[in-house]
Amino acid sequence: MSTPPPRRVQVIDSHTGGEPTRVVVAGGPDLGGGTAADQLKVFREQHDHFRSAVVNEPRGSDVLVGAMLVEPADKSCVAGVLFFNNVGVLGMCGHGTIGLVVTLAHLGRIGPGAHRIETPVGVVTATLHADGSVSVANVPSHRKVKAARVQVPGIGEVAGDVAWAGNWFYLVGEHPWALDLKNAEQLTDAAWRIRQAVNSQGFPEVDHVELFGPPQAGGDSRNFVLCPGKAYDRSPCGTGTSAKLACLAADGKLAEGAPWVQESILGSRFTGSFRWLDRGTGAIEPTITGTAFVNSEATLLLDGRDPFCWGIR
Ligand code: PYC
Repeated sequence: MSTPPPRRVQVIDSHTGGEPTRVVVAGGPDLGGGTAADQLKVFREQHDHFRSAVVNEPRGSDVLVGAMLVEPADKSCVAGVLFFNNVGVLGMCGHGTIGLVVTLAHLGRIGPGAHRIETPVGVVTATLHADGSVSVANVPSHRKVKAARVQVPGIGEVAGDVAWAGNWFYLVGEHPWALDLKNAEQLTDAAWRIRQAVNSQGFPEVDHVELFGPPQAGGDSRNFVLCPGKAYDRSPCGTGTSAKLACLAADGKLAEGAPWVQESILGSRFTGSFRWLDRGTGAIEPTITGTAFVNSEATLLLDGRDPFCWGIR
């Protein structure tokens, strides 16, 4: 009896400010068409094993974000994309969109200029600049609650803003921790406890926790962003920076069009700015600019005989 050949999945890896993105360019499941939101539903409900095979160990790691290219329903878009991580799917991903654009350029599918990309939470416009940097005009973003207070076991009372920017964030400015890479374990533990308290005390939708501190690399602020699968973002987090812009706009602390340089825990930087969509509701369109580098082209082999074919989860 002959052994069936392994399934082949073509991927291109990149990193954006240190945060990796693995774009699935061929060999993904048939999701039946429709909008990116329709396709995300099928992906989540029927192909979770594929998600895990692409990003989890032994082929990936907890920090890897996957981006599956899909056919967009909106034909004005150059591509549709579904983002996912070690535990599930994401609505949007800023660093991942920058990685995707650099990957599409690497493949020769796009050149410099503005490109619309369909995500499950709306269309974003990504501009590839002549110097290789990428700006992403994100989905409409807003602050939902200012200074929501929660009791965090082992920490005490914490106050943070709840904001939407393609993912849900709890943004904490006042805390006792130094945002240094050497403290990553302590920061992860604190942010995870905060997330659990936030989820159980009125905001079940929050999936990312963002801590802020003074800049150390010439920016306006440094952050530490804990993602839903307990990995921290090595980049300043595109949606997290967008959420910060929504809070700054709501507080009148940043003028429309003015730059905000957000540093990550590594010191990598995104430059953000916003334009008002609706001052009454606090809705803004955030734009973040960063750079990404392609660092691998590979074919994943999914061999049904491998006990860890679908990833360790
Ligand atoms: O850049 O938006 C982002 C992001 C979300 C999760 C990891 N990175």
